Amino acid sequence: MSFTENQEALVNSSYESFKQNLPHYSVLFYTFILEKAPAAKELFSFLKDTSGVQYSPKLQSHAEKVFGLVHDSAIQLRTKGEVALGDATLGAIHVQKGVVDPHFVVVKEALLKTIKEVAGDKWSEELSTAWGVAYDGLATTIKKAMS
Ligand code: HEM
Ligand code: ISQ
Repeated sequence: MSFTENQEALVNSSYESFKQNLPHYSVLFYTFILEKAPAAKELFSFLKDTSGVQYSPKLQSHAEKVFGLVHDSAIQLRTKGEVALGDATLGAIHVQKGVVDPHFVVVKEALLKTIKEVAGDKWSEELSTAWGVAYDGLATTIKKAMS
């Protein structure tokens, strides 16, 4: 199934809402990740030495990049039907940090839960699927670059 214009529009509008409260949503995103995979805390240089998830500009900018790349993946899927990595170093970074396949599932679930909070009463199964498909396309490309 190809990525539709409507799916792209769903991702676009919730991405705009996400950016409107980055400090809050980035903390929420990490919190969802650490709930599922507490040990992942040690992987992130800016979380290692803090207790719990505390807001910091670094934490925000990393979360912003992830959501930005998934948003960009949605656009690529709609226009080209595939996802190319803009940053060729992404594979190597994740290998070097010790990221493994199951982590990608954890991050996906955390992303979808965050989007649920972002969308509020505008949330729908369709919206969630659109983000999920865009994430999977990007994750597949990153995992290829890791191997
Ligand atoms: C680093 C994106 C999946 C853990 C990075 C960076 C980007 C990125 C752009 C470069 C550093 C930055 O500027 O933020 C993504 C995307 C993913 C993904 C788009 C999925 C589609 C994962 C997963 C994990 C992970 C599954 C494991 C929990 C890390 C860590 C770093 C990193 C530990 C280094 C952060 C640091 O500097 O301490 N990622 N990532 N990433 N990523 Fe990911
Ligand atoms: C994965 N890679 C880079 C940054 C991230 C921030 C939050 C959650 C997952 C991430």
